[in-house]
Amino acid sequence: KEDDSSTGSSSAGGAKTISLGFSQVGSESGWRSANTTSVKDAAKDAGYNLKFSDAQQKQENQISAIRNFIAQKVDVIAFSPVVVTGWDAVLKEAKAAKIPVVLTDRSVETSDDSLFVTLVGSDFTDEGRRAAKILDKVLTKAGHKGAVKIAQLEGTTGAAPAIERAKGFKEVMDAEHKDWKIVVSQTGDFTRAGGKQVMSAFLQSNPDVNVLFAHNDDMAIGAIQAIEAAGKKPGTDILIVCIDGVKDGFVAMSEGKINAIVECNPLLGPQLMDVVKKVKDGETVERWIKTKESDFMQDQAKAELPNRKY
Ligand code: GZL
Repeated sequence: KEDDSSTGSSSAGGAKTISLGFSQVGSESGWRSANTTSVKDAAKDAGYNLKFSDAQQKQENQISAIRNFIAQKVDVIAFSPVVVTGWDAVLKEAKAAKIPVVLTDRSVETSDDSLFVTLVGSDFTDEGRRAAKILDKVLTKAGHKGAVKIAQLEGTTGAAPAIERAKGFKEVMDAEHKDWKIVVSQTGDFTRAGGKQVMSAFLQSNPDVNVLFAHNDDMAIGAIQAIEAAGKKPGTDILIVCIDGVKDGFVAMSEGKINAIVECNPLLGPQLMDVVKKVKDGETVERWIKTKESDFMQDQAKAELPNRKY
């Protein structure tokens, strides 16, 4: 789906308006919708001519969108790659066309570092570590006794946040909680429907699960429906930790259904537009521009809810 929300106006002083081609993963979650709004609003505020494409979570759609931007000779291409592999060919075409590429949100594996200039986004491995650390606080607060049997709802298979959040969580578990066990783990593709469907299967195969670690709030919200349908209390019978911090996640936490949330900031638009201008002007920029994020326990939910912008 393409929409050309070009502002048209030339920026102050008659300098040519910056044209930015942006390929978005899709609209799979609350986080993604907030990220899209942030990119579109920031491009408008910056007076850039934004060409925006929603790939509906298909890599081939992102590749054709990037080819489109190359054909349209945009000044800069930015995208959030749905998965980490398979980008070298199209990024080489952008390089040959002398169009700089900026990654936002998710990163890529590539054989050639010159194929993108910078990543504006979170440290997902650290988010995984933070999830394990806050789960320890949740277990203590709940006075949990006995085995810790974790179900893990993974993000989209092959996506940087899914790979790295699982890695970070396991790193802390192996180092500090040898008694914890991930008894079942499967992708819910970052969606509510996926979380609900997979969690109900988990409850069939592993009825003694007592912790859920979900790679995003949307899958946790879907899982809550499955847990309640099975006659169990989310946040009590099954303790829940997830990552993102969207408003609906905070609502569920204020209702006692989620025990802690690790924030992953989707509001990358302003940082992206700032770096696009620098890149267009040929300035050097940091290789990784990280976003600021916090972590929240259940007793902070009510107070924090009014502050949530997405
Ligand atoms: C994380 C982002 C992930 C979110 C999900 O930066 O890539 O994708 O955690 C979203 O909600 O679908």
